[in-house]
Amino acid sequence: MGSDMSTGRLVIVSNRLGDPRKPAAGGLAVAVGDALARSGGLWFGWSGKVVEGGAPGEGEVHHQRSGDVQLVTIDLSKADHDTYYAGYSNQALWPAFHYRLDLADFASGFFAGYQRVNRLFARKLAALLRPDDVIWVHDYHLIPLADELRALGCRHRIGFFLHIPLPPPPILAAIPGHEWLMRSLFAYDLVGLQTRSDADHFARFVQEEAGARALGEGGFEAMGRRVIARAHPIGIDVGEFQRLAASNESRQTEATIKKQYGHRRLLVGVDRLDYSKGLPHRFRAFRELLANYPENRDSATLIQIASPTRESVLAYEDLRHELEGLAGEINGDYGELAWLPIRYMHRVWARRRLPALYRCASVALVTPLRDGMNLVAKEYVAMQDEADPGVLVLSRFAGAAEQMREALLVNPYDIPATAQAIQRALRMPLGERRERHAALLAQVKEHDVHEWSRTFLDTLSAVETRPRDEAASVA
Ligand code: ADQ
Repeated sequence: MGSDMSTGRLVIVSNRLGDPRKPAAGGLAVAVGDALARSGGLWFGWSGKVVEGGAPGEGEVHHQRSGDVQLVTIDLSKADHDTYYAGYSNQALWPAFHYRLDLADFASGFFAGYQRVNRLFARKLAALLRPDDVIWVHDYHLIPLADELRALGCRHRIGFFLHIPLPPPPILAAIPGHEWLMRSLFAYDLVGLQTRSDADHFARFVQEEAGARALGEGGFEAMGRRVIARAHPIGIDVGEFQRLAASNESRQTEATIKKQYGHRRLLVGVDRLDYSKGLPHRFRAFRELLANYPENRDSATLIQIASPTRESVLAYEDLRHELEGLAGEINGDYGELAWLPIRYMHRVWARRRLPALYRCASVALVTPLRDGMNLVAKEYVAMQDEADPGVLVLSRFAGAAEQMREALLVNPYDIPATAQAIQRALRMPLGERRERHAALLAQVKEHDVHEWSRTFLDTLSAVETRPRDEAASVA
């Protein structure tokens, strides 16, 4: 069935907003901006402003326009920011959903703040809704939002997309409040997950823990509610990257990098500085490469860009120090006057300069310990010269590995094997590189971000909704 989007305004809700008309810094902002730029609509979320001494559960609302898109943002009190955002979202759900229960902090105040802010978002958003709006909620910060909206009488179609992995039932069951979280997913009409394996975890969990009945084709029924949960893998905007690559600035950056490193073999890593991205393991695998395959010394150079993120959280501070230490050690042990093995930059790399970096690198190291999808893997493939492409070394634990089978798949915990795969990538004959790249590129182009948002919204529009019983709310 086709989309009936022409009849309904699109309302996007996410923790942070981007400007749909400007090139954005990353994943969600690009993906969501694209859907909104096509249809117009409303984008709702946190303003990014924290009000010292503000009342918890309250916040000033701001209205702006960007072309056809209405941007509505709300400030958060310090208490709400610390419990909802820094707390439950980023110190409980983020680590637990990335299989890192060892790093999770389940302080009780976090959970209350998370509920309070979701209720606040629901209240402010409900006042802006029109009857035929279609609502699309994004990510782990806002899992209970639909349930809060339903409690206010909202009968709209509401979809949810989880950008991060959904772990298997035994890990989910370790999260205090997991029953409530999973039950609140039943307030959505459609739940999109990155991979089939995430969708499988959802299916097992709701059947084992919530007694849900499987209805086929991703449909489940529990507590008198129905939800469809399916894999909807996210993609990139290939055209956007091609345009960036064609710009003068990009060509100049490419020429500068080639001039400086022309006689070396470049490897590239581009990540947020997050423990899920496996950066220390990657550095150790690179050290192993230099140790075990000495022909790479005075040649192989790893450029690692790691943008600062969530710096108020201790685990991120520890990671930063660990990486600085490792980079220093490796450069100290192997560096020469004219060659530094690792160029480690702790900053954001301007998006418009990313294509140049990708194009100069013979190998991309995308080796997260766990990742919902990982768009860098797709961006690297899209930016290669088809006649002489580089090689993608990809963690089997990135969601992208489910689609990108022609990459060199590695287990990032196995450092010697990862070093061996990097060596293989550096030595791969042109014929094999072209064959693997052609298959990967076809995948990346076919399943791009436009297809992702279109298929999600088409499915959401086609879901059979049943009359809603407000009393069935689990809020
Ligand atoms: P992220 O964890 O942020 O996103 P990822 O998909 O790798 O991870 O990156 C998102 C974007 O940020 C990419 O476009 C990338 O180019 C850009 N980026 C990353 N580091 C950068 C840097 N240092 N400088 C400049 N740009 C940088 C979450 C999930 C992922 C999922 C996305 C989208 O964690 O698994 O793929 O959402 O759903």
